[in-house]
Amino acid sequence: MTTPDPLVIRHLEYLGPMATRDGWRPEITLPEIAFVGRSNVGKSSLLNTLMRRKAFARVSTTPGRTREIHFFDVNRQFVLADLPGYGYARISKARKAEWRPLIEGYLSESPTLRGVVQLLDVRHDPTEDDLVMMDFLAEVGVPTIVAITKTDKLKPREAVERVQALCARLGLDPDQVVSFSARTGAGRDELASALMALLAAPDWRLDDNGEETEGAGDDA
Ligand SMILES: Nc1nc2c(ncn2[C@@H]2O[C@H](COP(=O)(O)OP(=O)(O)O)[C@@H](O)[C@H]2O)c(=O)[nH]1
Ligand SMILES: [Mg+2]
Repeated sequence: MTTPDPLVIRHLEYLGPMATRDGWRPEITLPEIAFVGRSNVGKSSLLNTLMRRKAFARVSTTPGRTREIHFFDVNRQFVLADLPGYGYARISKARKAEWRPLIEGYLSESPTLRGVVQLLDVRHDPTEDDLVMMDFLAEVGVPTIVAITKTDKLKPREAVERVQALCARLGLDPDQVVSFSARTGAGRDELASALMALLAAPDWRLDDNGEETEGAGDDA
């Protein structure tokens, strides 16, 4: 028996890049899911596997375009936002000063953002940049899924132990964590299901009465 694919890709369209905090972004029509992670964590590979395309995330690796947010329409159902990889030591302080407002501005201001997928490499402890991003997302209050990438690089039992250790260390709920391998495709459908759940959940920015909450994510 095969289970149905939770995310069959019928339509996938590149919408364009957002280059500055106040720059172009797609029209606000569909809910958005953003993907964040440090450079080399496996984000492009994960997106290609998720979308079942060989090189769908290629646009974001074109020289000069790696510091932009790239938007894609998926099935006219949601917008996928591919954020620039962070934590590149090679990037000068001046460049960092440019794109940090872009990333943080987008994440805190996009009115249609329904969830964020943060990627962590199963083999490495979270970096300072990973922890800063995690804290920032918690402060914003946006629902977050953590995808643990490259699980095929460890023996299955080691991978399970590493994921458990990461959850314990970061205080993550196992429900919000997906183990993933672009190499084997493990975790692809689980991640797709988690995205569908984010899209189906009530807007986290609205309270029970459908009113916008003041400073969502702040302690009451
Ligand atoms: N073994 C293995 N390698 C991976 C996996 N995902 C990515 N990689 C490798 O990790 C490197 C960085 O991947 P990429 O997707 O470009 O990372 P990005 O910089 O976050 O977009 C590449 O050499 C990939 O082939 C995975 O699931 N398993
Ligand atoms: Mg990439």
